[in-house]
Amino acid sequence: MNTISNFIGGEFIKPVSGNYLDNYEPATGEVYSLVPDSDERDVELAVIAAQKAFPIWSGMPVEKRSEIMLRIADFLTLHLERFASAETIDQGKPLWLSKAMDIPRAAQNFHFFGTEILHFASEAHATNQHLNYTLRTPIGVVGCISPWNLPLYLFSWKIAPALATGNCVIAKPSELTPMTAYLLAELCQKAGMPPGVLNIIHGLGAKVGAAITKHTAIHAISFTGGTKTGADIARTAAPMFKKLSLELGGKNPNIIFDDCNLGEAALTSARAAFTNQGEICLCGSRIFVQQSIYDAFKEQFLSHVSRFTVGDPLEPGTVQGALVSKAHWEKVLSYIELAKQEGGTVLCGGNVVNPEGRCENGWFIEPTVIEGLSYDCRTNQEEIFGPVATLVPFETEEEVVAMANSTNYGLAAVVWTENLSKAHRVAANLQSGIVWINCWMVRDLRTPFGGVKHSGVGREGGFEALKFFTEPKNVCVKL
Ligand code: TXE
Repeated sequence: MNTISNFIGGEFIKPVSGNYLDNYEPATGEVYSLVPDSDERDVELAVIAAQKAFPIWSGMPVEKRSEIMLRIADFLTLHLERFASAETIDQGKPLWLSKAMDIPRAAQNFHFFGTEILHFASEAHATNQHLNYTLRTPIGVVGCISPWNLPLYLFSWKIAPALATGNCVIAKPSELTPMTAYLLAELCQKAGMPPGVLNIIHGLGAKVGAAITKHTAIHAISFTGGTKTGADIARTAAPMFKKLSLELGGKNPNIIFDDCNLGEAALTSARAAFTNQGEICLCGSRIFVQQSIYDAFKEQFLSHVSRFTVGDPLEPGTVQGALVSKAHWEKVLSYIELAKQEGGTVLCGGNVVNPEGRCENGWFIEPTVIEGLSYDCRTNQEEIFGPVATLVPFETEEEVVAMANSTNYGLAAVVWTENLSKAHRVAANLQSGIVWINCWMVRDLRTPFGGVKHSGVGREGGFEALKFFTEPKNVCVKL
C-alpha cells in the first residue's frame, strides 16, 4: 500500500499524529493508499520551514525562480504518463483526459507563471513635482487550498503564481485526491527548489484547512472548493484581514438561441455538461433552449450523450469515469431523485452503472438528462457537480437572461447564437465572471478567472494572480 507523506522543509515526513486516512480508488471503491491525517502541529512545522525559506526565495533573482519553475514544467511533461495514471486512479476520471487535460495544464501553469513573472512590471505616476512608483513585494507565507475535481491542475494553478511572486507556500490538496500533489513534491526537489519554499500538508479540511486559515503567520488564502467551505474560510480569515481569493461553485447556464449553429451547439453542450463526470465548476448544467429549436436540439444533444460510455477510466474507450467518492456519488443520486419528485422527466441515464470486472463496485452514474422542470426548482438552482443536466425551453431573450441569472451562482455562462449584437448584449447582461460565446472552456491563462455572487471573490489567472500574491507599496518622491 502506497503511504503518502507530508512535504515540509524539503523533506518527506510523517504526520505528527502518526495517523492516516484511507484513500480510495473511485473506480473500484477500494482503499489503495494512505493519506496523512495531519493537524495544526504539522501546519506549524510547515510555517516555521516557510518562514525560514522566505528570505532565500524572495531574495532570489526572478530569473532564477523562473528557471526552477520552468524545470518543474519540463519534468511534468516528461513524466506525463506516470502523473496521468496517478491522477486517474486517485480521482476516477478517464486516463485520456488526465493525459490530454489535467497534467499538460499543470505543466502549463508552471510554465505560464514562471514566464509571466518576467514580464510583471509595476506602475509609475508622475507629475511636475512628484514621482510615484509602486513596489510589489511578496506577501510572505501564503496558504493554498485546492479541491478534488481537477487535482493537480487546480493545485498548480494556485501554487505557481504564489511561488513565482516569491512567496513561500503552505498547500493543502484535497484529502480525496492527494496523490499527484505528493508526487509533485519530488519534482520540485529535483528542480532545485530550496527546502521550505513549498510545503504540502495532507489531511482533512476541518483540521489542516482550518489550521491554515486561522494561522496568524499565513497572510493570504487562495481557495477553490464548495461555497459553504468558502464561507467558513471567509468567516475566520476576514476578521484577521487576510487577503482572500475564493473560487467557489457554479450552476452555469448554457443558452441555445434558435439562430445558432445547431450541430456545434449540441455537440459542445454535451461535452460542457459531462466532461470529467460533470465535476468541473465550469460545466454547463442548465441548458436553456429556444422553443422553436427545442426538439431538434434535444434529439442531437441526446444522440451525443447516448454515446458517452461509462466505465473503467483506464480503458481508452471510456468517456465518463467514476465519481470521486461514495458520499459525492450518493449526493448526485439524491439530486436525480429530487428532480423526479420535482416533476422532471429523465430523458436518458438516471441510473447507477456497475461495470463488469474490477470496477463493479466503483462509483459510476450514467450521464443523465432531465426535462420538464421549472427554472427555479431546487434541481435547477443548487450545484449538483455531477453528470446531470437539465433542458429548459424559453421564448425570449429577456426571459432567458432572467432565468440564467436566477441562481445564487455566477461563475460561467455559454451563449450560442450567430447574431453578433445579441451575443454581446446577452454577455453584458449575464451575471457571470466568464461568458463563452459559441465555445466552452477555452482557457487563455492571461484572462481573469472567477465568479460573482456565491461563486466567489477575486480573480485568478494572468496578472490578477500575480497582483493577488503581492502587496503594492506606493513610494512618492518630491522632485
Ligand atoms: O468540497 P470542499 P466538498 C462543490 C461541489 C461539491 C461541493 C462540496 O458542489 O459537491 O462543493 O464539495 C478543504 N477549512 N465543489 O465538500 O469541502 C478540503 O479539504 C479549510 C466545487 O468535497 O469545499 C479540500 O481541500 N479548508 C468546486 C477543499 O477544501 C477546508 C470543487 C475543497 O473541499 C475546510 C469542489 C475548512 N473548514 C467542490 N473544509 C469548484 N469550485 O471547482 C474543507 N476544506
